[in-house]
Amino acid sequence: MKKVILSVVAIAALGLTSCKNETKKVEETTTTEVSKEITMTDLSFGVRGNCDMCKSTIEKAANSVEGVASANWDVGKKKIDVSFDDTKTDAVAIHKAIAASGYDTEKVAGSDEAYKDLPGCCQYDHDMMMNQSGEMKSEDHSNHDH
Ligand SMILES: [Cu+2]
Repeated sequence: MKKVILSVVAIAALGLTSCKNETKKVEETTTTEVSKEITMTDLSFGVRGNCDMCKSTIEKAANSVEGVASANWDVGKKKIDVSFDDTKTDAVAIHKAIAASGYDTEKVAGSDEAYKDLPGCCQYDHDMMMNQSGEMKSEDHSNHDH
């Protein structure tokens, strides 16, 4: 009888060790490094305006959005180039900030209230063409000749 019990114990012990060996194989892990580099998103879109005063108002509005690194409005093209950190803000927030300062963007109409408070020379024409870079956009009315 003793022999039988011993052999059962031996088999059980073997079974345990073989299980341990199997689990060890699974423990191979690969470490993936997450890059924390901040990548800036560049965006450009049409914004209506007349002059250098408009330029500073529009750029100030865009720069006031947290995450915006730079903003440059082109008075000739009626277009702004913005560089921003897309983990902190997005395009819609920038459009809205500019619209709140009284200026129309491609996507958001400028605040009427703010528009009325703009200096006379800055009260731009709401039908003005914008984003005049040669790129054709669906909402572009550049074929209109006034
Ligand atoms: Cu102006």
